[in-house]
Amino acid sequence: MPKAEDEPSFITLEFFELDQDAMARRADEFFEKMKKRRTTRHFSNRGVPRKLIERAIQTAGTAPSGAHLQPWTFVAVSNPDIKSSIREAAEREEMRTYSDRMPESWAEVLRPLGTDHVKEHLTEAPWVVVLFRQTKRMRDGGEWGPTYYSQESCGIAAGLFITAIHNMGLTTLTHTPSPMGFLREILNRPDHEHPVLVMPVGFPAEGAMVPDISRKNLEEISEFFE
Ligand code: IYR
Repeated sequence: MPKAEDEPSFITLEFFELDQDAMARRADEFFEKMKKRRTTRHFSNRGVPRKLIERAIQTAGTAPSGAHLQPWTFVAVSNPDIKSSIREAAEREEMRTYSDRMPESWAEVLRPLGTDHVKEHLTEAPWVVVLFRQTKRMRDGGEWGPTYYSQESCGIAAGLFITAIHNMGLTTLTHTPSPMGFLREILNRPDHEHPVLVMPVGFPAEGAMVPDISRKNLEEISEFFE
């Protein structure tokens, strides 16, 4: 009898066990690599091949997602006119945010990071990747259905994207203009897709700077029950 479309179908997991030493070595090496990831706002305008952006998006697309609905769309922009439109709209919103929408409690924690409404990276970086979260999905039959845990799913996918970009020797920045509805209009996305993050991608500018800040240590971010 042919199998119904929605019946579970399983295949054997591909899993290669490593010896203990290799596990420890890989864990250390990957941590050392990720420790070097920093968020800089200073991008070079040097070009980056589209293939690398495609690989980072494919890597992000390996993220687990609610009911495996993969509720994300990555829109990659290298077109200078579109990047300029994004920058103009983002700076318009950010100008209002920094001058009158931001409470002091927020401004206080941003000050050490040196951010302001000027978003040069949106036109300097060769690519600007915008992550959209899909709040609905189209069923095979043509009607709409909900997605599940789309915020968590997109957060995980963004983490993998950032990791992939760092691993390939490029840099990215997680920018969240607020409100960010203008992205849906400029990039012509449907109403059920909500912008989550704007990520310029490229090489750091010569002499790029980063804030002199440190990360919390293991004891501060974890608790173990054994
Ligand atoms: N969206 C603004 C403000 C901003 C907010 C947070 I939270 C940051 O970590 C950094 C910036 C901006 O992008 O400048």
